[in-house]
Amino acid sequence: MIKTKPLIVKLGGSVITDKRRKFSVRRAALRRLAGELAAAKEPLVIVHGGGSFGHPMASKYGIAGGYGDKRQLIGLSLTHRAMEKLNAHVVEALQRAGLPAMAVQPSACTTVIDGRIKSMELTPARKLLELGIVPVLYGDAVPDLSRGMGILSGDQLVVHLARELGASRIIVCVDVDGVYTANPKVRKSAKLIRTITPTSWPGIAEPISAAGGPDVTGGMANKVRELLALAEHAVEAEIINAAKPNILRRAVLGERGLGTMITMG
Ligand code: IP8
Repeated sequence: MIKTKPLIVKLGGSVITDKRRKFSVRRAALRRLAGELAAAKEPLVIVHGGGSFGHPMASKYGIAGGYGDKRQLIGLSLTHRAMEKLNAHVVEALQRAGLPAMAVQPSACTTVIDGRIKSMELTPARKLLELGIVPVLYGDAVPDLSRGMGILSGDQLVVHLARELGASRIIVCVDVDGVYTANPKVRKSAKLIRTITPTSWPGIAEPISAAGGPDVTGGMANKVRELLALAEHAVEAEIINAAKPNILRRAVLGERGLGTMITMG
């Protein structure tokens, strides 16, 4: 049994990579974020997104749409490898900050059906967590039982892990201050939404989007959708701007209201 409930932190691809340039890690940001995470007093589970590693590759080979022709096999393999490379950067940064981080490969323990998790063997991750290890998972190219292959987003993973591991809370790191009424990088008039609940969501779902570059798993709207499902199980989440120094540190130390809270209301 895990004695203290873990805190699950998603490092968005836009924070740890430069989405405009393929395979480019934001090294300084990653180093800083690892240091901020090291301030946590609770057990941590880290999940990271694909950014400029997984998304361009997945999109080039049409992985999210499922198996259509043989050329996608090398695409599946390359997408996974791209994610492994990014994961190695993340794990190394966490280790340098003093965290005992270990990669847990989602495609080796997860099956999905039509892109949704069907099964996930979490015994090893749970045991590592109990031991004091920080498991590090990531959005991945996975076997899909109906389509042959697919993409499992880090956002879906975070919600599944929160349920299965009994998380205390979820913190999702992006490169804007939270969820806006429109894309704040494009529209100056975009307003930050402080709280989203299952009741308020239908009115704001349509216009929101904060992603730049190819994102095969749906960007900000998808994040909120996934997190709302969890709010219904009484696990609160917050989407914060981790591109700004010390916001993540304050969030892992328990501060609320730094970005957009996703709650039951
Ligand atoms: O960036 C997608 O994960 P996300 C991972 O969390 C791949 O949506 C392989 C594109």
